[in-house]
Amino acid sequence: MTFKPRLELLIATHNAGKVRELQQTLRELPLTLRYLAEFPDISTVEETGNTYEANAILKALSYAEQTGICALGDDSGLEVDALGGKPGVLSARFGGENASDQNRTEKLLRVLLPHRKGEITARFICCIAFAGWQSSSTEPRTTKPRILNVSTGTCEGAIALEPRGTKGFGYDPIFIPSGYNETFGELSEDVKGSLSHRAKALSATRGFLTQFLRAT
Ligand code: ITT
Repeated sequence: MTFKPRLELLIATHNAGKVRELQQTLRELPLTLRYLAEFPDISTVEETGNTYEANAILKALSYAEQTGICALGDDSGLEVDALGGKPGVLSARFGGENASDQNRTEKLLRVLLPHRKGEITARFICCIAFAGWQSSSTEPRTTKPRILNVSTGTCEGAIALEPRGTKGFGYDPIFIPSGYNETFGELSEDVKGSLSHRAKALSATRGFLTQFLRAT
């Protein structure tokens, strides 16, 4: 009987909140998950793209190439209608390079002060790209990785007037998904994991990975 090694898959993000959500969804697949923290000398990818897809692809390709491991890159952001879709692809840099999640949400609420009369509609977007090789994980990586799948998910909602709840990460304490009164900071991981932008992108990614694992 031939032994088929488990595919190694790099969770190519430095964001601990994303790591948790990706881990949670992928845990039932026969994969060996690897993390950027295992590669302290790895170069951080510059997000020079103008779209979530371009940046997810940049991250997946660069981290797969640097490590020789198939990689999932995630680029995501929050689009507020009253701000013409900002902060959008610049969501991580909103408030400056060294801003914390709390600094970013506080800045967003400050910028939104003149718009507090009606509902402040918004959406989270998440794009996940898979970069890899069409062969078993044990073969030497002599060629450059290629993008084999890209999946996008959207979650509509509105911005809360003040942060509520301590669950999740990033902008979660000020985002109320459509159909709920609570923020993602208050809702359980299971609820966020069933309807979020990342849950939708991951559901498609899981489908792709299931096929990929069968074929390789
Ligand atoms: P990596 O590039 O290493 O993946 P990052 O945090 O820089 O990590 P992005 O460039 O995709 O990731 O920036 C996304 C921003 O949007 C960042 O500030 C996140 O905290 C925020 N964000 C993304 N998904 C979110 C979610 O599900 N809930 C709350 N905030 C989220």
